Amino acid sequence: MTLSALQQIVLASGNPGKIKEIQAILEGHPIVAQSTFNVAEAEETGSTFVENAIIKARNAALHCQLPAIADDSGLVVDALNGAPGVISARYAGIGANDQDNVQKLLKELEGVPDELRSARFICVMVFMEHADDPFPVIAQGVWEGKILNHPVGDQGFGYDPVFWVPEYQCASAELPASVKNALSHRGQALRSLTDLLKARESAT
Ligand code: ITT
Repeated sequence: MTLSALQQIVLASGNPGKIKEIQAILEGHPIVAQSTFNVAEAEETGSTFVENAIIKARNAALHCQLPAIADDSGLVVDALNGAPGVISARYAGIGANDQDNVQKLLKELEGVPDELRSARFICVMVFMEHADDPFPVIAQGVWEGKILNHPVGDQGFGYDPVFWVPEYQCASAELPASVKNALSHRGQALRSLTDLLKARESAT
């Protein structure tokens, strides 16, 4: 089943930053955000990105009776033993905004020298044809970088202002959207997802 062959696919996300990036990368595909259908957000009870992505895709597919794509993503910081990980969106507490989360991250990393500030963004992207789909299509992307000492830039969302991109020697929040999408964990995962869907179609 290719994405473009489907009438409509619901995007199981309430994060405007993600939605904008996913819609730009999947330009031309019939993607509609779950807010259009008033879908209540699912509780992310999993302890891995893949579990949470499946929970979100299943929730949206069930409520909309449509195929669904979900993105579960986050930042993994080596000096913090993998935190904030699956709780990246609520690192500074329930209801925390991007700035709160960034400030908490910088505080946790206070005094950690540059060479020990390695980190990566992870994205797991799941496609489910319907809520009972026993064989979801799962793709992932990883983007390696470092955590800066101060926020820089005003593009993107989340932790972009403190994520140093070695390839461009700047923060992710300083990159134009098209460059971020070409490099990012989310761009990689989405391109891999579309390839997997094409391969699945040609195998059946
Ligand atoms: P949905 O579940 O509704 O999609 P969410 O923001 O709650 O939205 P996640 O649970 O997947 O989504 O958390 C992802 C968090 O990880 C996100 O809120 C950011 O803090 C961070 N994050 C993920 N991708 C990012 C990116 O490209 N740039 C900056 N921060 C990112």
